[in-house]
Amino acid sequence: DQTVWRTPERAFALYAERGAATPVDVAILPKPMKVTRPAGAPVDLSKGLRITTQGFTRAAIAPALAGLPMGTVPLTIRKQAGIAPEGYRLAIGQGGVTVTAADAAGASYGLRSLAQQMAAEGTTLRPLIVEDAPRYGFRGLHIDLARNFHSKAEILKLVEQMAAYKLNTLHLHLGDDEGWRLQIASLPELTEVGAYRCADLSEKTCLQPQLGADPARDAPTNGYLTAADYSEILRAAKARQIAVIPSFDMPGHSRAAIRSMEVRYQRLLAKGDKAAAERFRLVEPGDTTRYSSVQHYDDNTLNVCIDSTYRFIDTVINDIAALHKAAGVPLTTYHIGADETAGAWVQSPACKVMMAKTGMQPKQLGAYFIERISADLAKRGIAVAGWSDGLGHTDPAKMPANVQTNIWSNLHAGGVAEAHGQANRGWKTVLSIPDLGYFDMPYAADPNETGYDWASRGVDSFQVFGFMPGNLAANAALIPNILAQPKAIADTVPLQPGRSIAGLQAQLWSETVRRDSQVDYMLFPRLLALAERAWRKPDWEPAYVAGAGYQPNDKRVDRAKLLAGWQDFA
Ligand code: TNX
Repeated sequence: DQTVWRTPERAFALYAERGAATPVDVAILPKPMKVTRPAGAPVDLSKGLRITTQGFTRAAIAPALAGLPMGTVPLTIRKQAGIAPEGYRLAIGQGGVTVTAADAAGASYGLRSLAQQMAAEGTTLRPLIVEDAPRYGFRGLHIDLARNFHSKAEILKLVEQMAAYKLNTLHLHLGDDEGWRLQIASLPELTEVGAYRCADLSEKTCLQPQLGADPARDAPTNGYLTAADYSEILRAAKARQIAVIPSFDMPGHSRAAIRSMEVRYQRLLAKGDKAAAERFRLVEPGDTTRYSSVQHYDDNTLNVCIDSTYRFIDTVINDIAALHKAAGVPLTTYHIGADETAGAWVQSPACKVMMAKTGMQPKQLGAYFIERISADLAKRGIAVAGWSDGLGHTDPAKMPANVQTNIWSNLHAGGVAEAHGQANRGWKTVLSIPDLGYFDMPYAADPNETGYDWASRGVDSFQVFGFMPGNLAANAALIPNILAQPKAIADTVPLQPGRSIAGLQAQLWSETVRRDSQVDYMLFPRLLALAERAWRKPDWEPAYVAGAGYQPNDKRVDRAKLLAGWQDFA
């Protein structure tokens, strides 16, 4: 019965059928790789901990120490080569507590695990040894500040939550059709115009210059991160070993940037400075192409054949790279979006010239844009990231070696082949699949729940928890085809030997998410289930066999193990 997998209520009913829950023994989330309980008397930590570090500075692990009571029981944090990246060993015994790790992330995670265990077990703990390391090196959270803005305070709170659950990458979506959310010193119009939607959210009348606008007073949807806000977020993330990937979706999804730059153009023109006015224009006046984006915009696509577009992007990247540098957090990955580019440009005079010169077809123009920006980024030592549909159209030979792709096709609609195909290109392949990773979808198909439903009518924590990232076709056994009937999944593009998935990312798109309290509601608790899957291999995941497809309810997936795991997790 596929409906069994639909709602938390059904999932908990199954959980209850298995009998009363056993008392929580180890309360560490995500669940560690290996836990042992050596014999011995309980360890009394009620006098608090006295910290000694060997090979780490206290500053490098400071946020992870913040949650621990200080006192007299020895807590030794020691650097030791040979432990896996981000891994750690935590030992609680009569002599006190030791945490060993090869890097600051591992040491911090050991301390986070200690804090969680103390929160559950109290200050008198039975001896415990935890040997732990993540399954995937990329464990991400994406948050969309563009559609509706979310405050710096909310982002800082999420950064702390990410650290607690061992997530290590924050993808900040800062530019889209409905808003531009990061102050760019060289181009002030981007936030002066682009950070303000109209209070009624009507698309056609908003994004006008907002003289004297005040984000604190205006609709919660408005506002932007100042350069200082952004630096503060970068530093808070770095202190918690979290990488930040900024994203400004281009060449589609760019209405806020286009409108902002048109205001700049008109202003400079009014001053009589035509040359300056032309410098950062993103559209070509003579382009009469009619198009409509997936979200029904007909004015949201940068022209990819004019120099001023590239000058604009270059300026934005320069400013952002400078912000990163000043904060002591180098810009290592920049996300260009590249998804859902509507069939623009065919009537652009500049594109006609370019196509005549190069022999390019109209449908190759989007790929040309991505390849060109990727090469520009590579020259600066910055890796490019983008969404899988746009990147999938590029010529791999024209892309740098270092590419991050976010796979966002549904698993029942080509997602498996897309993930394997792009991983086979040698790209860093992150699963952002909507079926399980789009947290702007509701928890359940219930009219009281808000959110979009194009990817799923409901994704609850249990479904996320059951996900098998190492054997994508096997998910047919557990996940109903949410928009139709349960369906099999074939493995038409097998993952080649030596290729792998880099990790998982949760997405919170914010068209339907306005207040910060809604952000919290949509993310928690299911973000914990995603963190669990990014950290630990599911016990019920069958080994990947190239070419093997799966049916709904496939018996090769061990449901008893899934339910036992869920009982423990829940
Ligand atoms: C698709 S995922 C989009 C976003 C929307 C989201 C809403 C992706 C690359 N594009 O622009 O916000 O769906 O669920």
